[in-house]
Amino acid sequence: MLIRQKKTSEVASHEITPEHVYLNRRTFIQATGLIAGSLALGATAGQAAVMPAKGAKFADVKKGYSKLGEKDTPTTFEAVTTYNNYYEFGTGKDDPAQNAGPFKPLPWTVQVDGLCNKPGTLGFDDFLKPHALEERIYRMRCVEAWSMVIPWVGISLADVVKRFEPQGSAKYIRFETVVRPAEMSGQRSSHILPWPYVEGLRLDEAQNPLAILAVGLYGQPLLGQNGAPIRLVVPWKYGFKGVKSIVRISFVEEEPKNTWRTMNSDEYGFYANVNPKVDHPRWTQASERRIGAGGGLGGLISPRQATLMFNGYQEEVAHLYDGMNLSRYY
Ligand SMILES: Nc1nc2c(c(=O)[nH]1)N[C@H]1C(S)=C(S)[C@@H](COP(=O)(O)O)O[C@H]1N2
Ligand SMILES: [Mo]
Repeated sequence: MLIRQKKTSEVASHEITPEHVYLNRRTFIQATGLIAGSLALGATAGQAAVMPAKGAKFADVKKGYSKLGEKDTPTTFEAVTTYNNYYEFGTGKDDPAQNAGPFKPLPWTVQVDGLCNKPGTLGFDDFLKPHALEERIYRMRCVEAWSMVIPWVGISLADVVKRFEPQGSAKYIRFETVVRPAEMSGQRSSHILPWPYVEGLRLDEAQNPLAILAVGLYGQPLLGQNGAPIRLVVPWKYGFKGVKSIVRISFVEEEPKNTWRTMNSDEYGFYANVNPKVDHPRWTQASERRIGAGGGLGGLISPRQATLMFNGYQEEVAHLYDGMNLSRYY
């Protein structure tokens, strides 16, 4: 991935002033208390997810599975929404927040196709409606060795998979980001990435209870820079698997050619599971900078902490990779 040094003039004031303190101490303790709880499969039936009116928060978000360590204080809203990777809006960390203004996520449609019994093109409300909204507070570890803790609002990807009834021949799920060069400045450049941005998962990975499609964070709809109106979140994998602004979901037989692997297969793979023992060819993956955990300078001097196997979600996902040589499938 391109690494761009931040000029000191770009030092983000947001990282000095945690403007939005979302979880009070009490809810945080409740959330961490879930460590002992079991991983509930699927969402509760009955609550129809709806997009809130402009400026409002999602209603009926129940607390879902979140397993946080002692140091996992949620990253400030300010940092989560201004320190981003979204090359459709430019390659700098502050470009997405600065350039996402012209992007109007709604109205939105999601096309579901490929090897499934219930394909279709759905308006966003119809896509969301059968699913229950859950808050999932997850660590996010970028392949560039920085990390955050983000309180997502999302729906279970396993539930979405089930709903469209994949056929036996479907082995993978493929996701595509929207292409709207008129609204996405980075897409007007041919030198950044080939568009659309594509990602994929093995179908059993997509059915793991940790995998969600996020529609919000900190209780409110996603902003453009975070992948509005809907993006993938798979917290045991490097951040680039979390494809943003999804317009197409396909059930396929072959391993999808994901964008970063296509760009540079020596450095980025399909699986991209967080693994502190397998270094990136150009930097170590053994540790990470926790954005917003003090230090300032746009994260450049944030404190480093050890990176955990599967980003700390080993218990939940390691079984998916039994028998695989994890140092080969990076
Ligand atoms: N379409 C698209 N999705 C994307 C990216 C991108 O450039 N384009 N960047 C990825 C990377 S590298 C990371 S780390 C995460 C960052 O998500 P965030 O900005 O919401 O923290 O989005 C991922 N999804
Ligand atoms: Mo990333």
